[in-house]
This record gives sequence, structure tokens and C-alpha cells, in this order.
Amino acid sequence: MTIEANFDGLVGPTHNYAGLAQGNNAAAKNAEQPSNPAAAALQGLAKMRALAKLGLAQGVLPPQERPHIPTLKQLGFDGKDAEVLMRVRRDAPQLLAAMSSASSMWTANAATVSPGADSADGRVHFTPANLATHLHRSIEPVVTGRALATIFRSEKHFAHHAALPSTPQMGDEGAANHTRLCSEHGAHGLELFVYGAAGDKDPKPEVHPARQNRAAGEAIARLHRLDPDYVHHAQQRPDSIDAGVFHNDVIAVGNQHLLLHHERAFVDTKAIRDWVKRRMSGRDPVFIEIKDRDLGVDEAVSSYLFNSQLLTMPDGTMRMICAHECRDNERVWSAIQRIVDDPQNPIAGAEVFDLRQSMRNGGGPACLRLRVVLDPAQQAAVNPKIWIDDALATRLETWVGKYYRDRLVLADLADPQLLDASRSALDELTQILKLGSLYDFQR
Ligand code: SUG
Repeated sequence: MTIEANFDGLVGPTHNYAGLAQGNNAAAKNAEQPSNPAAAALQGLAKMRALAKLGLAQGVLPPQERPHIPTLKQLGFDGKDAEVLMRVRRDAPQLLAAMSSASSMWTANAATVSPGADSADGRVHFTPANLATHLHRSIEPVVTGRALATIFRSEKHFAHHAALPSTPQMGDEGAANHTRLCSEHGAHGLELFVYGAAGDKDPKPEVHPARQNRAAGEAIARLHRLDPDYVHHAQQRPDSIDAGVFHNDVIAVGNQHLLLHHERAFVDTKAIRDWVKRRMSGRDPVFIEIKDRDLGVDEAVSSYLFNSQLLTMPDGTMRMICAHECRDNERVWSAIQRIVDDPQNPIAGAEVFDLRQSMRNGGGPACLRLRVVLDPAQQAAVNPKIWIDDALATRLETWVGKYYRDRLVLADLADPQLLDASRSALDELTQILKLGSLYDFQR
């Protein structure tokens, strides 16, 4: 059977709050607070373990090497590693923070993925996101591409593209702005690309950057050899971006034939619905729209309701995987209960997870995962060591306990011992997950 697997990003040992992300309310609010990298990694692993226990295919993607000394050298900080760290802390602490972010944990921004059923050549296509609007994120795509090519290695089954040119005119933040709708995961899907800015004539957000450009979605649709009739480009509402909706997955989520979204997600919701109704075969699409009067955009953003994962269970029903913050807000929690109780949609349950360490940087359940639809032959071609089961989850928890700190503040990022421990941790991880020499320090 063709399944949708979730690949969650393992939180790296330098997870911290540096206030780097524009338009991301949570990250701005928690800037310079101490973080707990060990707790962050364990919270992510608990979600992975739980989803695997539900009978779902759950994989893990490795964190990146941080602080990233090669980029600091490229920026003119030379000498031994400890000297590089000392100099950048003294002369440009904001660059040290940018080179130390554990932001690769949010694998919804790692790449855009199109399943074989949607592509003219039948292969699964991957394009790493360039993450061009933020320095700390723009250094992710090289190693992301390497990791994906190592894990999805077969040329017969997988096609790997280079990230798009790294400029805001081609700004691409990956699957967070891409929703696939289909009758079954294995059926020909409809791919919805959501953008924040396009040509000069289109309305733009006034306060925050539009991170995704329409030109990026158009390029990816070409690269992935998608049928234009099954592709739709839709604009995000600029006022919602200014209110903190920096990615579409903060205000909309789809799974199979279901699209759950806020009233203020898209500029033209009707055009999306008409296209879906016209193209979807085999099943009637279901749209759940939460009205502004029932839940404001501010509450959608603070709770991350729409950043819940919508998962198809082995019995065919759907379940919502929500952040704890959804239950902390009564209006949000009753909106979720109404969805679960409504027999008109296939969502039959909701569960909350404590992902607070990631949430404080604006990363909810759906941010932490990259979805990859795989048929049985493609599943068999994936590096088998990355699938989470109880044994691997326990092994990774032990690994976290061995290397991760439980408190980190920005001043710690220059500590050479943090760099050493991180490299030792990643070196061991590449052995556990059989990833070869993935990192620059291993090459
Ligand atoms: O790009 N936060 C990330 C959160 C990404 C969430 N992903 C999705 N919505 N899919 C971002 O804004 C904060 C880092 C800091 O400030 O320390 C950060 O990069």
C-alpha cells in the first residue's frame, strides 16, 4: 500500500532562542530566554515514538552541524575553531547566533516533496528549500540536500533537485507552503502552492517579509514534472502574514481529501475550492473553514491549531496531533472538539503533545515533520535505519542524555566545549543512522 511517512527533524544540541525569525511572534517573544536542548530533543522524540506506536511510518532526519565554522570562516573569522568562536562572539554576536541555530529541526521547511503519483516520471521528487529570507536558515539547504540524497538514495525511485537560487525573489520555505490533496495517498494528487508575494502588482505584507515567492512554486512544479491541471498557486493574505502567519502551515493544513483552514488564510479561497472540486476524483473533497468570529488569527497563531498534523490512521479515519497550547486555550480546544464531533468530516480524534521548547521558537507539530508519500518499492529503497520504533527511540533518548545540555543561553554558543560535544554527538548519530560522512567536519 502507498503510505504517507512523516520525517521529523531531530532537535540539535545548540537549540536556543536568539530572536532571529522575522514575523514569527513566538520567536520574537522568547528571544534571549534560556533554552533546554535536551528537553527539546526528548519532546520531539516522544512525538515520533507515539506516532510510530499508532502504526504510522515515522522516520527521523538528522540535525545540522552548529555553530557552523565553515560559514564563519567564509565570513572572515579565521584561526582555530576556539579562536573563530571567540572572535565572532566579540565582534559580531548576531552572526554567532545565526550560525548556531538548531532551526533545521523544522523539516516542514527542509524541502518540497512530490510523490511519484503526481510526477510524469513516477519518481518521488525533492527540492530542498533555499530559505533565502533569513541568514540562519539560508545555510541549511546544502546539508539538507545531502541528507535527503543519502536517505532516499535510489535514482530509480527518487529525484533530487538543487535548491533554487538563494534570493527573496525565489524565496522558498518548502513543504510548509505546499499542501497535497488526493482521494488516497497513492492517487494522482492536487498540489497547492501557497505564496506570500509575486509580481510587483500583487498586494504584499507591510510589516513582515513574504517568505515564499510564487516564482519558487512555479519552478518546483516544473522541476517535479507536475501536470499543470493538478497545480494551483494561491496567495496568502498579506494582513495575516503581518499578524504572524509567516508560513501557510500556521493557518491551514490538508490531508487526503480534507482541507482545514482559517477564513483569513487565502486571498481567494473560492478559486482553491473550485479547482479542488473540478480535479478531485474518487471522493468528494471536505473543506473545514474556521471563521474569524469563532477564532481570531491571533489565537490561531498563538495556539498553532492549524499547525496540527492531520494523519490518516491505519483504519482510514483521521486524527489531529496538536500542540499542548491548543488545550490551554478554551476557544481553540472547543473548536477542535466541534471538528472531532462533526460526522461530516473524517477527523475522529485529537491528541496533544508537549512540544513547548520548539513552540517557543514558533515551531509546532506540523513544522517538525516532512511528509513523503511512498509506494512499497519506494519504501523498500529508503535507508532502513531512519525508521523510528521503540528500540531506535530509546537509543536516541540515551544519545541525547549523553551529549545534550539542559540549559543554554546565547553566551554559551561561543563555548568550544559545546562545539566539541555537538560534533561528537553528530558523529555518533551518523553511525546510529548509517548516514556516512554527512557533515563538513567529517569530510
Ligand atoms: O523559520 N523559527 C522558525 C520556525 C519555523 C516553523 N516552521 C513552520 N511553520 N513550518 C522560522 O521562523 C527561530 C530561531 C530563533 O529565533 O532562534 C526560527 O527560526
